[in-house]
Amino acid sequence: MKPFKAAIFDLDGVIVDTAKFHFLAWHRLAAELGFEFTEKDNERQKGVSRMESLEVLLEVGGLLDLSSEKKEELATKKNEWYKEYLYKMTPAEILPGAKDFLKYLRLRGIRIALASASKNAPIILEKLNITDLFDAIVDGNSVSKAKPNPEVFLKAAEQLGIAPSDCFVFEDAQAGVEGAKRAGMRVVGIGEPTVLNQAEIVVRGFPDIEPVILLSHIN
Ligand code: B16
Ligand code: MG
Repeated sequence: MKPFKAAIFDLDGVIVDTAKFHFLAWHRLAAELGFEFTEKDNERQKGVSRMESLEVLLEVGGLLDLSSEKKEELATKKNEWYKEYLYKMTPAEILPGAKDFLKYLRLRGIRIALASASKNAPIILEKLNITDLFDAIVDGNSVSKAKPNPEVFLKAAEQLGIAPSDCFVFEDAQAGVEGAKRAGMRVVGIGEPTVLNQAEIVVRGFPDIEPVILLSHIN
């Protein structure tokens, strides 16, 4: 396989498990609206934007004809609850092996970017104390088209000044893997091989990434 020059990381589910906080906040919103929202329903929210996540929730609750003002109000309310969890986060919540792997790549001259759908990405990186490990940050504040659209990955590569074909993406969501492939990048899937079957390599987490395998893809 061709060597790579840049590594582009998703945030939620790859560097930190914020999905559990998203779920708690969405679950609370559903309860307030009078219906049950399960972890299975929550799977469909992973990797997609806040407003698309709200659409998933409203579909489950059969509430499809709300005004856009009401939808904004509900998404904002959920986000306020979600941020209460984020403010309590500490660097201990970085997923096992993620920080060491970022440092490992940096030491070898690999450029590093974040490509996340989250508008809260800057707060999360700050709470984890890892902002400085990224050469570029592209998040929900700077893209208009959500994954599986390739926009977030292409912007990340552009900001790094590296061609898409020289990038490796680390993703946990099917929509993210699809977006990265559409961007012309190679993908390491983090999670279930059956779900992430479009990825070149799938591992359970960073401790399972054999540096030698990846190193053979680096210049
Ligand atoms: P926010 P990622 C995504 O993060 C989450 O996986 C997804 O569940 C969430 O709806 C989205 O961020 C937007 O998050 O409400 O904070 O803007 O996986 O792309 O890092
Ligand atoms: Mg993710």
